[in-house]
Amino acid sequence: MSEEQEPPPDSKLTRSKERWAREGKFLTGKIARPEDQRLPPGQHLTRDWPVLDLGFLPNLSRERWRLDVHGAVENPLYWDFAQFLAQEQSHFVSDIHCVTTWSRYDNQWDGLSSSDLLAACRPREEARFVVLHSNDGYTTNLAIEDFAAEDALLAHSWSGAPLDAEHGGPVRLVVPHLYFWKSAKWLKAIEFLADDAPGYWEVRGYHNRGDPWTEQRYSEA
Ligand SMILES: Nc1nc2c(c(=O)[nH]1)N[C@H]1C(S)=C(S)[C@@H](COP(=O)(O)O)O[C@H]1N2
Ligand SMILES: [Mo]
Repeated sequence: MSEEQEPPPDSKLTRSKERWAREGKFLTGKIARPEDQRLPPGQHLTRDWPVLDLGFLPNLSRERWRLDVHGAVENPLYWDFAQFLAQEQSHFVSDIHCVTTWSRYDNQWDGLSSSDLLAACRPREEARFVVLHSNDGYTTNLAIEDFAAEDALLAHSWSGAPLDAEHGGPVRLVVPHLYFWKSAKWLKAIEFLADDAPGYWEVRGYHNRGDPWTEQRYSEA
């Protein structure tokens, strides 16, 4: 088990994002249909890749990185980077949709798919939720079905090169069908639970699920 870590003190951006949740900022009230459209409602396309986090960059090398998979699983895992890299590799291309309204198309990821991770740790019958724990003290929660999405993965590379530290390297989660705050950077532990446990943004006014197509930005607005 990894020890719990406090998130860093609120930055200006964190305080703004809490205010946006209270105000319902960026909500358009439109519901787009995925078949018709690639850009979800209220989003705009960006070519660069913004960096968004709590303002604390963990100092993590591939050598020091560990992944702890625990909780309601038959086979708890504790991998170093070499063990992680020795698992089945997947290459996925997906779009990013951040709740602060930027989207970025065609991101190329390499890593371990969530479904291969699930096959390795074998969640027990009662496991229905997943909490991701990160090395900056960040957490986020997912229903196990969302974590298991066919294009979700634990990514170590982007565009064929090791993921930059600022974007969550050595390893981050990528869950393309939900807003990007669900995609935990600097992944440290994956905890399987019978009961849901809302994470950092989910207790600060952000939606528990975060579907961009139905604008699940905030918990109430
Ligand atoms: N560990 C960690 N993961 C995180 C965050 C964070 O603060 N800490 N921020 C989330 C948010 S709000 C977004 S939009 C994306 C941003 O990822 P990027 O900086 O690679 O664009 O990371 C998500 N994952
Ligand atoms: Mo975000």
